[in-house]
Amino acid sequence: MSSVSGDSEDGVSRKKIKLSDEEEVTGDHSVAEDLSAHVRLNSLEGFQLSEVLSENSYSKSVFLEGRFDKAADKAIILLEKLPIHHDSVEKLLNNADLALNLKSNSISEPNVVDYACYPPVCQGDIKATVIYPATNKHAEKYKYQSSVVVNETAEIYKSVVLPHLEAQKFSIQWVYNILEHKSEADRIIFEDPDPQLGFVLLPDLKWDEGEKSSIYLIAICHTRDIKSIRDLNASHLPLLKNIRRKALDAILKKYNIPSEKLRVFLHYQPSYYHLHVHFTSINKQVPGCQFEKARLLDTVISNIELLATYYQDVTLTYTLKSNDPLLSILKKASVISS
Ligand code: M7G
Repeated sequence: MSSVSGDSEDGVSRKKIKLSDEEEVTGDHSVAEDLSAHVRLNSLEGFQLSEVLSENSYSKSVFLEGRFDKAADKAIILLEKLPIHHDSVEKLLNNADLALNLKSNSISEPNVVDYACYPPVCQGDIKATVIYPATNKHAEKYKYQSSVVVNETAEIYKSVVLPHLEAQKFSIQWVYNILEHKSEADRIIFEDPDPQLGFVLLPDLKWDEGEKSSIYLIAICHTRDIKSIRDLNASHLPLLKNIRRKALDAILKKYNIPSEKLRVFLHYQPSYYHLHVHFTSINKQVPGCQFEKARLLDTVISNIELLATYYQDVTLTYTLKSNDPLLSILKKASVISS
């Protein structure tokens, strides 16, 4: 995956490039992702759009599928409008043209009027994340799909979900490469090497390390036998508390961001079945922080403290996209009817 973002200091448009690559290794369901194979791009010119996979007016982003010139492989591009940085506000105010954009006259608030604002092009910062080569699995992941709510009881997990999930999901070779320092070693922010309690803390692929306000880190634990929160029990409390304490400490030291400003959570269902914890800014909505998917680390710890086998016993509710293979398995097992 590569990130290219337009920059606009001194009115000069520049490009920052952070690059990586994701490639398919075995069959349709397994994707190895390895940051060591780099594809360098200087422009998006020549990208032939075949489909707008999804768009989100809230995050002001769009996922595009297409090909670079005559390349055989597909590419997926995520374009995101970046937040307006307070340092650039003055420049923007002095340079932007306005056009009256009156859709309707508000009788109740006649002093509120909409304008279209046209800042100079160099101030319209857009971040581009490029997945190239991209597989059908990537296209499926980013394509808009309607969602279905699943209530997963402990029994459904054991009899239906567990037997299938590893075969159906993404390969976690990239995780082992990070843990073994074979990739992204220079990006590690903190590491506790203890095989049971330890973890590696590093920037998530989604964060280009540009804006501190968009911080997105992940802590990947060294132990390889915890697939997801479903496996967590009282014996894992020391691990979870170790991650919470040491990762938050490291973030404070490196970025000067205190724990009260961070959203610390795990996903259920995750895409990758090797336990990891997400750290993002509380001020930024990020994909996957909605409550059908994210479980706060503090709540997870507290639930296990209340009941050692909480996550083995509880019904977990989450959503699945209509093209998720797990959904067809749940339908076949008559867990979901529609
Ligand atoms: P998840 O909860 O399993 O699934 O999180 P999600 O993708 O639905 O959120 C895995 C996290 O790992 C995501 O936030 C990804 O952006 C991140 N990630 C994925 N890969 C392949 C890499 C990688 O190669 N390097 C890093 N640093 N992060 C990755």
